[in-house]
Amino acid sequence: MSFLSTVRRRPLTRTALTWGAVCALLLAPMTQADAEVPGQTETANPQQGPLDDHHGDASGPVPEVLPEGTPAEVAELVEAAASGPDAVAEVPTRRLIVTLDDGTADAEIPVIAEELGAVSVEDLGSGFVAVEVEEPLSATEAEVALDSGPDVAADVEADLPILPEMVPNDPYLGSEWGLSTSVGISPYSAWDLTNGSGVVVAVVDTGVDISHADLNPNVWTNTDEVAGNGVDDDHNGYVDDRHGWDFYSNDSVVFDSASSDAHGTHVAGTIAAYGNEGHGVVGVAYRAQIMPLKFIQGVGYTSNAVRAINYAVANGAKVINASWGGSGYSSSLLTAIQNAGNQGVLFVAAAGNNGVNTDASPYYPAAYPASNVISVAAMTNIGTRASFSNYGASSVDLAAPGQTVLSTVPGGFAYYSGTSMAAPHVSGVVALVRAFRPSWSVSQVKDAILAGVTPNSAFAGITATGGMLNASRPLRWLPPYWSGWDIASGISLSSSGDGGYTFDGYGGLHPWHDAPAVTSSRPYWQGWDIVRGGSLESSGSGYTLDAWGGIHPWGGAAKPSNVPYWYGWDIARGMATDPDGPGGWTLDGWGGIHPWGGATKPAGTPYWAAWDIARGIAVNPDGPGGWTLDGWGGIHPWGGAPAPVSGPYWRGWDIARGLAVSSDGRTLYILDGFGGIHFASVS
Ligand SMILES: [Ca+2]
Ligand SMILES: [Ca+2]
Ligand SMILES: [Ca+2]
Ligand SMILES: [Ca+2]
Repeated sequence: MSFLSTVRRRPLTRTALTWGAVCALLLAPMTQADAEVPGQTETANPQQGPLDDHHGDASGPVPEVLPEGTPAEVAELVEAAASGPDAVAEVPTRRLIVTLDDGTADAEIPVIAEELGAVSVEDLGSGFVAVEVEEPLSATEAEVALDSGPDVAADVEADLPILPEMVPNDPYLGSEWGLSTSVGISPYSAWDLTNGSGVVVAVVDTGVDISHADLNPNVWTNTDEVAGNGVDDDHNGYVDDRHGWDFYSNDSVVFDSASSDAHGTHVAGTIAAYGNEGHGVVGVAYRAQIMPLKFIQGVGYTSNAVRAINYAVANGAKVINASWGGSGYSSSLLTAIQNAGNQGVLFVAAAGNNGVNTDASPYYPAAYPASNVISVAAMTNIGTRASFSNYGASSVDLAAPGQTVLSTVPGGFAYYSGTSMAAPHVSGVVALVRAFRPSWSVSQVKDAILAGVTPNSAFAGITATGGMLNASRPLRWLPPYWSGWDIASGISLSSSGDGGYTFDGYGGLHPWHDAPAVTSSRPYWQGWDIVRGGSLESSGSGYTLDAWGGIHPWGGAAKPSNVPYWYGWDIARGMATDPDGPGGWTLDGWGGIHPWGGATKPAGTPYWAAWDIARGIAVNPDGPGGWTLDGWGGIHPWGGAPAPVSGPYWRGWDIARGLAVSSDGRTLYILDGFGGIHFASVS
């Protein structure tokens, strides 16, 4: 394997080594672009201030400053505030401020509490009252509720959270272009919500200088292990592994020398250099913990990489950063990575520095087909692919900053380049997501990262996502389903377990409690115009919904990927035109879609030909029999027709109770009449 980075002014000579025997770090060779950046040497002051690592010590952890209310509530209100008061007025919140009517007396204030179902009311004086309600309520909804009773209130506004401007004060932040909003990963709104606290990231690499002032406070500590007593106190198989382990030398000293352990020190700083303490640099997840797992000293062996990965999983890491690789396939390494995934651990790997397409020439571990691997290409500070970076439409997931990246090295700071430097940006964002969404699965975290990329044409077609890492959007991503539907109240709980949504019957979803705002991975409408039946997308373009589940983009809005889609819908004639080819479809109002004029059979949607609308039945276009539709989305096969595989299917439909049992008899479904399907196991 080779390390995936370049040391400025000290090009790493890659020794020819055989895979299976050795690993190499992914430090890219020095490039022309590097040389043009002034004032940067491996240990030189990048911009300002002395580089003495023991100067300007950490001042201790800075408490997270967040107002009351859940992080997601706060996030949503802050986001809405950017769009103006009208948007804020629509956000459900548990904290409201009521402006009293001029004539309202103090004695009448309890009326407000009663009308809003408030759990607390506090007089702010000057005619204002702060109200806390149990069930989130938008200011608009609260006004409606108050209008129905005695005239005591004049106005209601959300109790807007005020956030500290969460820009860490580390003096070299201005030199960390990868963290900028203009060309970098834009972590600032993520930092309003979390800093990665509580998440452990394993740096499987060279050693790490754990005494570096900008890393030391964030170095993982095995609290069950007593250092230096020669005893394996926690019985995990490693003696005195208080701060990780050196699998290369089989000892507990994870930092052996500045020359051998610079790479891992740099990688660690990008992930989690201690931030907002007025010193040095800031890491992406600047309160996450670094677990140093050394297995490379010049070279590294695959067997030791496997042991390090196993250690990371067994000792609580939630993310593993792998800024190394090679072209040799190892089933033992792949198995270790897959096992990590099964234990809930993401594996972030550098795509490699050979400048080749790794779909054709695989580079491992980045190209391993394990579902927990995120493979990372390197991007320059002008948004292009770094010339050394590998790429691949299927083997590389996304790009991240990987050229002239400023981070920690033994004794100071330095600019390095390489996919080695890109991967830790992703590991840092994984740590932020893990901290903010602790209940998410590996695949949800990965989906959130990949769905949240910033599109970048330089990576279109040469990476799976065609985009670059964004640190903030993944935190607001929403897993694509809901459970726990309460049919009486018209609400549903989010699958992540925090909060839920109210459906408006037109496909609009309105989050409340801790449920995240619906963004990139689900259809999302803002400013729904219930009269015109249209809605604006957050980008300004929009969609018309047709009450049959069809979504019709206009104004340049993108074709939704996860929902049935029709274009050119003629609502009067009940027809739609195929956007990608000839013909179109007629919708029958029961979920049936009937192609005409050469349009293809819709994939992933219920489909019937020869629909007999009067009799409520459909004939199977591909074989015997047909189906009866019950008008609630239930499909009942007859005459040998198969159970529909791609559409919703229920057996034993109880039309009166609105319940259905799945075709395998194991799941109970409740349909809410708004397109929501809510399931529970049948024992
Ligand atoms: Ca131990
Ligand atoms: Ca011990
Ligand atoms: Ca050692
Ligand atoms: Ca710092």
